[in-house]
Amino acid sequence: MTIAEITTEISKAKSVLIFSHNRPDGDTVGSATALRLALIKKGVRADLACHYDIPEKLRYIKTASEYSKVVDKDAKYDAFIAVDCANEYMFTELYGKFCKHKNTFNIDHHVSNTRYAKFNYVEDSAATCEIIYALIKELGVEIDNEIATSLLTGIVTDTGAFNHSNVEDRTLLIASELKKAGADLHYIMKRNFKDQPKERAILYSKVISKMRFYEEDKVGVIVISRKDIEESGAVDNMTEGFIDYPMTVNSVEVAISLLETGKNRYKISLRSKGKVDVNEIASIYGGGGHVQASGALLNGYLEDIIDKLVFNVKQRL
Ligand SMILES: [Mn+2]
Repeated sequence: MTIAEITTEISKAKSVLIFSHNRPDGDTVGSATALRLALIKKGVRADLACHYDIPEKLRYIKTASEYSKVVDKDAKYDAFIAVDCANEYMFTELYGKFCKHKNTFNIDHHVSNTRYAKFNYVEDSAATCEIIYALIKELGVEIDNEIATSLLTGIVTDTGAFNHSNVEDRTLLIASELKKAGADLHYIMKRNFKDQPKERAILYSKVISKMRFYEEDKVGVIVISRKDIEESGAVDNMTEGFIDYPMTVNSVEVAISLLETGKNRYKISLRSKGKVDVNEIASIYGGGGHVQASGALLNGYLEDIIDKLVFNVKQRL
């Protein structure tokens, strides 16, 4: 399916509900809000749904506070659109309702995408916001500064401020267009990378001080325990970006972060410098993502999980 074809299909809807994934990040919120603002300009009724709270630091995005946590059963929509959601587990709580609709869309950039919708547009790009940019152009809607701010937020956050290997010529060209359209790049960078609450800083220092290494220092592991989160007064969504630190260690090929979400329950994040396909490892446990950045949910004892994951990495080093 081409971007023109998916845009034509979406254009048939007079009302849509746009879904963002759990633990929402800049890309899913940027994609959803930009698409919403563009469709509203076309006279479409467009609403937003996400089971989780939108992080405080993303609230500068226009309409980011207008998400509904549930799918209103009385509101009828012509289409349901999921953005930046690779699989059902990325929006578990709303997926059941999503699937019941006959006219569903899946717009995403994860290589592991399971094509769960009626219409699927999956393209390997730095951010889903790049795809939404192309889609909005195709719709013929002018990109104003609010849409530009949404889209540039997704590009900036999913590329780690243009630091990751996923940055292509096209990424920078789109970013340039968005800045020209009025997005404040400096402000977006500051909000996403240079502002943190004291609680996050305290948690970060606790977690990093206990960083461990395996396999001749080729695997760096950090554990974010409930105890450390509580003692710091932090909350789970403040841990985004922690995994970047072990990745800065020269010898590290793969970094693993384990966020304790409950008793013997962990949210795993994996990062690779390129040698190891971490999407493959995440897939073993029902997760997925990208070759160099993936995640999964695992149950079990902490040390057993670490052993398993380090073993999976070792086999691929
Ligand atoms: Mn994304």
